[in-house]
Amino acid sequence: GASLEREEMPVLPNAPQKEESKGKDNAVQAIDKDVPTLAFPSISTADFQFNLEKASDIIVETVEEFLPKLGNARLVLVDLTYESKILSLVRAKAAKKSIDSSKFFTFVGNIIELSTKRALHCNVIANAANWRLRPGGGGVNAAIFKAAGADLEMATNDRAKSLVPGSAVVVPLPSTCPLYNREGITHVIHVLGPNMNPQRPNCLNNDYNKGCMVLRQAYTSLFEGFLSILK
Ligand code: AR6
Repeated sequence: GASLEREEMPVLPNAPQKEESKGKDNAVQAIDKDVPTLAFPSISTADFQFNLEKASDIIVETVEEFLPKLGNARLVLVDLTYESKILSLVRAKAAKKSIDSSKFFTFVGNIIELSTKRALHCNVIANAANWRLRPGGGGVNAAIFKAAGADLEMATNDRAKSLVPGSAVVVPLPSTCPLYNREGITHVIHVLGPNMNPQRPNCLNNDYNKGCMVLRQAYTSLFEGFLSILK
């Protein structure tokens, strides 16, 4: 499907990387490996076809709500290319609200190799999952399950068999997991967002009253899951 094509496109090496936008996204880099950091993709805005304007409002609002609870920890919204519309929308809206850019920023890179390829150390990553918590299907879900191997499938199965839209599950990775020993990722948090794609289960048929509520719940569950790891 469309998401598979996206996975196969050599977006990173060939994308024109304008110096200005490059600076805006990746200016902040991890200096201190001890700063707890959650890297998360934009939930529901690709395969699940959720509206980008609405999603960007919800991301910025839930981030603003959680930042005071996070201590020295950071939240980082990640996408694959410098042309990412969701990253520029969120960056602009976060700046407008004067959100502390050392605590929350956008970043371009593949979420499974931020530490080794982009020098951004993240101990926790979020996954835009499907309700069965199954590997594959394209997008960030396919990438994370592929990189983490059977370890993630087993650890996920120990914690949950399925997710309802708006919920999240925290999965600790065993130290044998490649994402753990290569990237230093100790936990994956699976999140299920609202779906507006008629080809996927639980489609909300453009009901954005419900959709916005569910997306807000999804980010709230994600950030609460991250908080529970910090404690
Ligand atoms: N690193 C960083 N960001 C990524 C990566 C990556 N490797 N891959 C995709 N993104 P999507 P959804 C960005 O479609 O809309 C799956 O098939 C992408 O550009 O992964 O919630 C599941 O099994 C976009 O900004 O998630 C579900 O069935 C964001 O991640 C369904 O897709 C989310 O895109 C979930 O759809």
